[in-house]
Amino acid sequence: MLKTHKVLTKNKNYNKYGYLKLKKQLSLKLIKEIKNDISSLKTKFIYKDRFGKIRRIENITKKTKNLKKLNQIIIKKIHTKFGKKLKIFKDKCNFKPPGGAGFDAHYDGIFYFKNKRNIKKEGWNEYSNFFINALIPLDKCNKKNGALEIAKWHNKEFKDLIKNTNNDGSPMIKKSIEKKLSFKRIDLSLGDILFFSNKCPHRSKKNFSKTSRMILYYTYSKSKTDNYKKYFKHKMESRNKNSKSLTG
Ligand SMILES: O=C(O)CCC(=O)C(=O)O
Repeated sequence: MLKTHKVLTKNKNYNKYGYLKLKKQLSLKLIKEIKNDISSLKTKFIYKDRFGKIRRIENITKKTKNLKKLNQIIIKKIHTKFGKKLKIFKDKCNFKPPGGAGFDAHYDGIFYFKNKRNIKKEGWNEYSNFFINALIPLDKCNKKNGALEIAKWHNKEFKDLIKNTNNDGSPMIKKSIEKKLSFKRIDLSLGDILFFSNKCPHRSKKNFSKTSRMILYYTYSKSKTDNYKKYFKHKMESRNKNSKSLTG
């Protein structure tokens, strides 16, 4: 477990809110090619909803030339905008098919899990004390298809944040806390990137549109060592099967 402390960036707006939307950052050609790549990716990390629909695939960044390129572009942008040299920590592509449920309010990485030796571990805090998520829309995100809703970050330590969660092996935020928060929906066009801290409460609604909504969600961490392989290995071995809850 790492010693935690509050980390700020060189971006004043990000430091205040814990998130930052940047418009028109990526070429539409790259986005289109990535969307194509995703349809034929192979990974062991596939998650389905209760209707058997694929809702998430993980461990994908290093699988195609375009996804690797995107990773490098984002690493550079994080360095320029936030003054941080971060490494890829984990990744996922979320699918929200028509009628697909949203997500209840949660942080990312704020949960306890048991490793293969049955030892209790502190979620992402085991790997780093600073994370930035980069959300890259592969389809536009809006009110109708359940864009991400986000609240100002709680820039506190793991031991404080865990008290705001249900503490059930997932990072879900207690309803009593969620009620007091003010969420803002962040609509995104292709080419935009939403950067946000894992300490921002966030949630999303069901997809009420007739088309699928796909997003890439890359997470970067401050760390001397490469945690990417380690994270997915530990995830495979973890005895904790609790995940974020879909709203339906
Ligand atoms: O895909 C969404 O609508 C939200 C996803 C999310 O909050 C998450 O995967 O942590």
